[in-house]
Amino acid sequence: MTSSYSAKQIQVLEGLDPVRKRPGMYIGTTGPRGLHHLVYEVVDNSIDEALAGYCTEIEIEIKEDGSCSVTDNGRGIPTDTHPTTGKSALETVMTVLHAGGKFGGGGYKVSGGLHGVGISVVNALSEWVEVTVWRDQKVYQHRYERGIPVTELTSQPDPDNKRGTRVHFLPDAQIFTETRDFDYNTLAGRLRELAYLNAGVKITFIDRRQTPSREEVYCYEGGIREYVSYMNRDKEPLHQDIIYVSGERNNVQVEVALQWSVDAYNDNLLGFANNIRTIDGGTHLEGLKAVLTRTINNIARKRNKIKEHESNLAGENVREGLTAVISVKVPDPEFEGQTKTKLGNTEVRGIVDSLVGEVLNEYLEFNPQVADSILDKAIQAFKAAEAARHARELVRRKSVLESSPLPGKLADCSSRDPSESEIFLVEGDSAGGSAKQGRDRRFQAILPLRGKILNIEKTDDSKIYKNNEIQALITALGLGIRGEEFDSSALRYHRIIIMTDADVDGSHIRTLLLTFFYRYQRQLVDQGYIYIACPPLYKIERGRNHYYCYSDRELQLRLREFPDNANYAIQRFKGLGEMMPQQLWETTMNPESRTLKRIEIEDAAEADRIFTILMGDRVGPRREFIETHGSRLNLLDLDI
Ligand code: 0RA
Repeated sequence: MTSSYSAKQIQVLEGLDPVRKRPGMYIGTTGPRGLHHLVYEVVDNSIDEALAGYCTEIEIEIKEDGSCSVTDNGRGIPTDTHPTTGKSALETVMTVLHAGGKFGGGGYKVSGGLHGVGISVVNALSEWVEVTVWRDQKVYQHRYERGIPVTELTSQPDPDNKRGTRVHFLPDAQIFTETRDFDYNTLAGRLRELAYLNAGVKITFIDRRQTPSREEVYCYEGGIREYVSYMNRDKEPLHQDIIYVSGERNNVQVEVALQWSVDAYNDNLLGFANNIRTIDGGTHLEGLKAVLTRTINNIARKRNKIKEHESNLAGENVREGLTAVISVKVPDPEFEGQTKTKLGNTEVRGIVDSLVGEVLNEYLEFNPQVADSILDKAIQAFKAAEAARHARELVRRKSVLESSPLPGKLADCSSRDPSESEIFLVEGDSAGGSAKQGRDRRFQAILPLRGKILNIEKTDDSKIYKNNEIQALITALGLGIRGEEFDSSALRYHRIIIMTDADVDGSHIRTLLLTFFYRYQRQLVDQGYIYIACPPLYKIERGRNHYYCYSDRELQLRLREFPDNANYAIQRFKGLGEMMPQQLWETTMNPESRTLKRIEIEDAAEADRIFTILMGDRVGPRREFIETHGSRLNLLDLDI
């Protein structure tokens, strides 16, 4: 008698009372998160059935009354009598804490951890639950209220001989005092995610609370591969196929899908353990990152993209532009951290590393063009990071020593007051020579730029910082680092004047410089620091008089004023270098007589679009743009 009494005691301890007393211990909160947790718990049981290979379809239905029903076509919860409880297996699963997983018979329940508290918790926290099981040519039904069976387990013949389980429940208002309303988007998001994570499982979601009712079907034969291509839908892929790894070692299943994009600079790595999103990462992501870095570096050396004496690419270089999903299934997951969203199982790190290493290596060996494009992208990222670090150090050093290493070819002005100082950016050494001689050195500085400066639209930070002309510009002007906040107090001149020849080359260089300023530190343009000098195209000499003309039209007008028999000579300036220093001063540099065009960009977004089209790689849109907006381009004085 005593022994059966104590057995009853144990039964009580394992019962559902503690769940109702302290629901937070089992589902985290009794707010909206906990409420949705109930659905996930039931769905996870069906997903486990799918993972075991017995279930292909799951239907989740929110009914008009706010209850939720989850139906699957799995084996159905067993209904025979359970040896230790003396109750049906179904009732045991529904009323004994943590009993659900113990019925798997050898297999493991993968949906442990955050969820996986057992379907009995849903039962405990529901006003009622009705379970329907189809198996053995019968339909079984059992109803519970607040965790307690209120009917016998009934059975009826099932002529259809179906298989499956339905768990239909209404969350208990006594527990969920804040809200009992399921959120469509929250559920839809998680169900879609589950469909991506469990390739081929068809998940139907129906919401009958709205009329007409809303229904969506999620089913992805490609699984996480489709997830990656969905995330990359608006990006340009660096390689067409999504690299895919799937394997199992020591009962740990690993699945990884990878794709790099051309135009992305961040990485986007999503980790899952037992279908649970591991927001705080963990050993699976550590393993993935380690193997990516090692494999890419090995291949880079093998393909001689990194020389022996050069240092390795860093992990973040390798991951630049990468979208990846890693999903692992672990028999006994350990979830760590405040929010229990970090996978802790140490064995997973090495398993991911070795499984992914083998496949990735082989894939890249067989697809050398993919390997090369990934390597090139990583190397670019590496150089950009190096250059950015260099530039930062330069700026830091400068501020420490309080002396800026100004470029040697800068002819600086004597004034140290930026508000009265101006700098002429001049194309070529010969024009630079004229400008140096013609200027007023008290407030005018000259920086000659050689050849074509880099088109920064088409390049990355590393090239920008390495380019001599651009380095000279950055230091001469006192610009900070690209993308960092613009500090106008560091600016050494408040008028930055682009002075180029009035020909095609000159206008190209002007465009490149404008693009540089716009892309490097847009505020320079926005705040009106950038100007364009307007050198004359012609000089007319007539007797002791001379006239400068700044356009063909001006030339025609002037000539029309002359009498028919007038004697005059026209000089056409092919470049600034042809002008005498005094001429250049008079016509183009003297604030009393010159014309300057200030670059003003009213609509930054539109300007950005224009710059992208004009300076980018895509010839099609550029041609089209010039064809339709050709005349408007004068606005920015960009003629290409
Ligand atoms: C225990 C044992 C077996 C299946 C299940 C539980 C099971 C539970 C749920 C919950 C929702 N859907 C489910 N489907 C199955 C295995 C039974 C057997 O061996 O036939």
